[in-house]
Amino acid sequence: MNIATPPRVTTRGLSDAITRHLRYSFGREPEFAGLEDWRMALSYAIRDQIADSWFKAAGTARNQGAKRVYYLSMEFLIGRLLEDGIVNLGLVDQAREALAALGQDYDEVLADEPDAALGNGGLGRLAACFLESLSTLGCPAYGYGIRYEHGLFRQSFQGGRQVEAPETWLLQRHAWEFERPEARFRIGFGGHVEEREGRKLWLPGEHVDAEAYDTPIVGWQGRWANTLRLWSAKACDPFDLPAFNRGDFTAAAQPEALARTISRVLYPDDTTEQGRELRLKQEFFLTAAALRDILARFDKEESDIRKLPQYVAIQLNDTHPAVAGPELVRILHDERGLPLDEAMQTARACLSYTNHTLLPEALESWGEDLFGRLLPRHLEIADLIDNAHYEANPNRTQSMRADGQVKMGQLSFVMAHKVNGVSALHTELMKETVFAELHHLHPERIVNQTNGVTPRRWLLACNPRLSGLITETIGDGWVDDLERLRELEPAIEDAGWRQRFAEAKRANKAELAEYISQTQGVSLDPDAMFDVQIKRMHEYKRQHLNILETIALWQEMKDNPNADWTPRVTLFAGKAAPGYAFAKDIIRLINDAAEVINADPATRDKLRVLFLPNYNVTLAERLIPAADLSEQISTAGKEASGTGNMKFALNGAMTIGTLDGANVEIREHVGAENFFLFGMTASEVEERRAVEDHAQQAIAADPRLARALQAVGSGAFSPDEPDRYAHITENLSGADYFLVASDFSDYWRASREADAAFADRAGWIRRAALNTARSGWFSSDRTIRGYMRDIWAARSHLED
Ligand code: 26Q
Repeated sequence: MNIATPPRVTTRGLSDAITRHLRYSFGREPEFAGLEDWRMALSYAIRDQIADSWFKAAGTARNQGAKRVYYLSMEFLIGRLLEDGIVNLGLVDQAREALAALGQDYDEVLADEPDAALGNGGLGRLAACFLESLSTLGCPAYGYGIRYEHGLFRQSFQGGRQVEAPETWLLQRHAWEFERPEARFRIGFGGHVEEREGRKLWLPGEHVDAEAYDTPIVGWQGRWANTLRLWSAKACDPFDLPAFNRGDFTAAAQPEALARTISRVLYPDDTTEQGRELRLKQEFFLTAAALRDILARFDKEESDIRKLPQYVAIQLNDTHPAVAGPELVRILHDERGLPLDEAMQTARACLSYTNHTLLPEALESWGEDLFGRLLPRHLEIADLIDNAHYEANPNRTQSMRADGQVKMGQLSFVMAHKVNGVSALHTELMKETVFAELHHLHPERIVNQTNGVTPRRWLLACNPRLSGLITETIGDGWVDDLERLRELEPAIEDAGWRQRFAEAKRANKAELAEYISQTQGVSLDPDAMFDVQIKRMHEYKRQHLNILETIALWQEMKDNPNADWTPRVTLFAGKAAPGYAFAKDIIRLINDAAEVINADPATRDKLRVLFLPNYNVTLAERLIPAADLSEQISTAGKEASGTGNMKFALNGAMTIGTLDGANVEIREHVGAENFFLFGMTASEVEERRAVEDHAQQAIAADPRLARALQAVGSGAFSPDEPDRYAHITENLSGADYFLVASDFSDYWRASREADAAFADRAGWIRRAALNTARSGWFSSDRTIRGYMRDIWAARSHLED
């Protein structure tokens, strides 16, 4: 049986399905339906179409006894799903027309969907892109995560300062999940370990239940759909009846409330915040539930547990689910009776681990007291694993069990058959730094899989103007074969085609300007250069370098008001972890500087600065198609990969960036002449840090930097509190760990180069279009093929 593209529903069929769901799933007559009713009815109509591919895919995988890929991740930053489903099923025109026939506006209905923010940033969004590519490629796979009641906090500004509010996506109706009361597992914590009949037995002291909720993730053209299975924590006995009968109603509801805290809220990526017990509980909760589910599926198909690796590939998305190593060994050894050695080998053959950071403060480790209290048997098994590793490698010097800690990166490495980095540079740095000794002992284990992004969401859906032009030029084969964008290159040499490319970008910018005018009350000139930095706030990402350069530019514009400046709109968006004070101060500085700069009559038609609140997937989908310049300016060696950088290049923005993460590979693909490179390399960064007074030297050598710092430090942007930012300027003139001062001059140079390049309209458009044409390699389809081949030994079942 060949899994062909399923037949498409007609406009009429879709509008009938919408009214049917409106009436019979939601109990509304069309004349009384509100926006949310229409959105839900359309979602159900689309979901019906997805469900058919979903059943078929699951059946194919079962009948074939297929090897399944299990992607374990504490985060899935999926954003909205309705447009994704419509686009992948090829139903955009039908859905638009069906709604119009029912008197509804397609864009308005789509915009009603809440953005599912079950992730912090890059790592969570990567997991979402991977699920979509796994479905597009027809690789049988499950994503396993937590169904957080509250996703990443909502961000607003008060007096320029970040204010956090709880996110409440589940308060709106959610169309995509199916509750699975039958898929429910009891998860233990704490307690103690006993020995019975020569076997160790873990007797947990408390329990919660993990209940599954399934969301189908459909691939391109609806040929395959995989499952995102999110676990929700429920009390084993939801209600304390004796307490209720005593009249103690609060105590009666206690078990449910306690259990539910486990899946209550997503932890913000907070490297300053150390080992909170609830976080470890969440990690074990996800991991244990996933493993139980995986083994239950395996047991239906095969009886010999030693064959597990033939059926199961488990990917650990960073170390967050690293307890999967000890837990799987515990199940195989304690519960299923495999000898310890064989249990470890079998587990290792199933497991692989992706590293997403080398920042020392972000490497997970848990104190053995906490770890042992919550997971006593797992602590013992971590020691057994460590001892076995030591016996096999007696000259090793480092252990995962030093200083009273359990080091999750080392544990993951030892328990994985493959360990991967997320860009070529990052993978090399893994070998040289954090994992140097382990790499030396296991030279085959570390492999690279450079990240990618799904072109369905990040070009076809979010940028209909550009994707329409592309399809007109080269046909629609590029959508699942993105390197075919190269076929655009001859067209780029045609002035008429370039004009159309420019018009698409101009229209995207005008649309963004309209949105910003309506939501922020700020008007922007769509003909100015749109210069965009959107990502989590972190010192290594150096948003402060960007705002300092912007301040210096403003000062220079005031000095030379009649010079021929390239008009520029500098846009920022991104959240700071609630406990990361310095990052929050950078947000406030940008907002304060924006207020002063935007109010200056001498520069207001040349320079605008704006920090957009509450960055999320949906906002990224608006900003990226409208960007001219993509800011990727991290300190070299610190950004593992970046994925926003790929989205911008694909949508025809030029990058200004350092040789960091995947920037290196983007520059190789698009051509050095189409990329504004600046700054020190990773090894120069290391050398520079050894120079005493490196910041002072840099400031002394660059009067622009000195003046910008002077303005910030003396309260030019905070006249009501002149020393508000003194600690920032002190940091940048002192230790300056991230080398903002040392990279400033070269960043200024590259920025002016970008200005000049933008002023040459024809030249810019050509270079921007070449970025699109040459970014096809950054499709997550290419990345997933790499994992399937090098790590999972999994295959596509589309043709079965
Ligand atoms: C850890 C402990 C406690 C609470 C939170 C966390 C936590 C949560 C999220 C730690 C890290 C993260 C997220 C990390 C992340 O997003 N890393 C990014 O991963 C991308 C995908 O590979 C890369 O492109 C980025 O370079 C990398 O920064």
